[in-house]
Amino acid sequence: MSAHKNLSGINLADFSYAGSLRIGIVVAQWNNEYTESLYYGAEETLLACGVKQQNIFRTDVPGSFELPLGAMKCFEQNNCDAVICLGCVIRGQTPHFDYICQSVAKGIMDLNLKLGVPVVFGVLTCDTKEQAEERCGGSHGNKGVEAAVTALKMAGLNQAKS
Ligand code: DLZ
Repeated sequence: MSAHKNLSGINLADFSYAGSLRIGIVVAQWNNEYTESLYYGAEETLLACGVKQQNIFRTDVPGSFELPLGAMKCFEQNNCDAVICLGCVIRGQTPHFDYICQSVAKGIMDLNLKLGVPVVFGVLTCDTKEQAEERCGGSHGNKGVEAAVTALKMAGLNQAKS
């Protein structure tokens, strides 16, 4: 699946500082048929906006629940300016959905404030696989693209003004 459809609305000139940024991407392997699409959408967007390939740092974690710790490790090990968390939680027949969604959302928000760098919530929370497909390059775009743009915009807040 491609990110191009989403990239057409992005003004690349807005990210003139992107060439110096170091961006982490943490990818949950649960539902990886969707999270890989999110990853490629995010990576393609960062590269198109000027982030250097060698400054994109990928960390894989088993599931979305592990995203906050994975993001903290990725930040510490790579001195990142922003970290993007990508996951896909699909509602099942157990209460797992609510526990995981609430935990990961709170964990990521806490990490933003603790680290003082943007940690982006790129986690799909879907009732069905069809909803996930629609958001991984389907009719609702690729949410990995949006997560990457958010990371770049928020990282810009930490750039020194000239
Ligand atoms: C256990 C579990 C379940 C039921 N569903 C999902 C899911 O839809 N998406 C996801 O990313 N992870 C899921 N997991 C795994 C948890 O996130 C976590 O990896 C395990 O509970 C181990 O801590």
